[in-house]
Amino acid sequence: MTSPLFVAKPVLPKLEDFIPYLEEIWRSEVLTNNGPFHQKLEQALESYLGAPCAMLFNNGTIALLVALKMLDLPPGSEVITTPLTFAATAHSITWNGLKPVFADVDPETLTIDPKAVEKAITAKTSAILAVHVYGTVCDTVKLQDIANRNGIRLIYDAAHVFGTTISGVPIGTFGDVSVFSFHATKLFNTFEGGLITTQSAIDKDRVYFLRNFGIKNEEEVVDIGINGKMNEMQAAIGLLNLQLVNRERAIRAELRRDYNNILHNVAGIRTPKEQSGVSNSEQYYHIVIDPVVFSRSRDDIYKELKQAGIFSRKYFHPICTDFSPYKGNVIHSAYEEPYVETVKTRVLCLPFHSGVTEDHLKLIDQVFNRR
Ligand code: T4K
Repeated sequence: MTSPLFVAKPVLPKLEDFIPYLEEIWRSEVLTNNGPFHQKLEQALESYLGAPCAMLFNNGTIALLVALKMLDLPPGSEVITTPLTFAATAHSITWNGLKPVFADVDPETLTIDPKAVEKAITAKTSAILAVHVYGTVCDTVKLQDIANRNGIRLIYDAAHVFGTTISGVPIGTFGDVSVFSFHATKLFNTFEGGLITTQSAIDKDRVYFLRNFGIKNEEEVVDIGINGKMNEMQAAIGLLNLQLVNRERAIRAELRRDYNNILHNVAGIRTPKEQSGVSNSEQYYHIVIDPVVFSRSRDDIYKELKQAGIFSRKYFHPICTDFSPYKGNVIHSAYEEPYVETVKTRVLCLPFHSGVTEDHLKLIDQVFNRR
């Protein structure tokens, strides 16, 4: 019996490497409020992610709240989003006094379907909040075209695509604004953390004020800001973890190949498709299980893996429209039945990190191939 294997495992620096950073924080007594570690990490991320504006946050959800706030969308207006995402995506719309409107996913990519977005647009639509889900990038060309034609804003929830590029263009520079999560379960983590990126350094001031109560100086508060600041311990961990990201990503790329080898000949299992010109973030490895062809369901596999000590996750089932605050909301779709209602019962994320061993892979192989 191998040790339990979870869907995610945080990347952590060596504890002894963190101690000098802690000593520095204790010496300076600067714990938060745009301190030296925070500034260093922000600069490092600006350059790593190739975004002219990269602003740190204490978590991805607060960063999403601020990303919507900075666009000054009309109160009560509609923001089109996907139901196949973490609850934070839809909640950030509602917390801003806006109305989430749900659009179906594309059956191939599972990202928001531009055809469904077109169907969801009304005179009240002010923005699209699209999600690069599992690390698969959205159809950025079609979504930008829809946004331009309708005079609406385009925001990307980029929680799953740290370091991704499309034809060499950094993912954080698409649309009006992108938001990353640096939660413990993400490829790059700061324990908790988040980031807003945009394609223009001009946005920095606005984001800065919104992140820090709107405070300009001791006597002026110029915006309705929040406390979105990352503290120095988080930033110090970030500086160390940034050195580990490329290695972890390479290990996961190898693991992706291992999973593909195990699963690509299994009838009824769909493995993630490579997207041409896209450098994969290696955040999640999701599969889609057709219960008829495979003759076992996603839930059967989830249970069988669990019995073997392997804790996969049914991200993102239940979908947002199954949650009580959004229950009964229509899912606009290009199809008679929204595809997301089918795929939500079929999608499964397998453990995807450097803690997955040969023994784990053998067990997973046995479960899928019933050897
Ligand atoms: N948008 C999207 C598309 C997102 O996926 C997320 C977050 C957000 C926005 C919001 O960003 P943040 O505000 O969170 O920065 C987890 C994460 O808590 C959440 O950040 C993430 N998405 C979501 C997809 O996954 P849970 O409820 O699945 O977490 P939990 O605690 O069950 O963790 C999963 C597994 O990871 C555990 O079984 C063991 C392992 N783990 C977890 C933690 C917290 C560790 O080994 N160490 C840890 O410290 O939500």
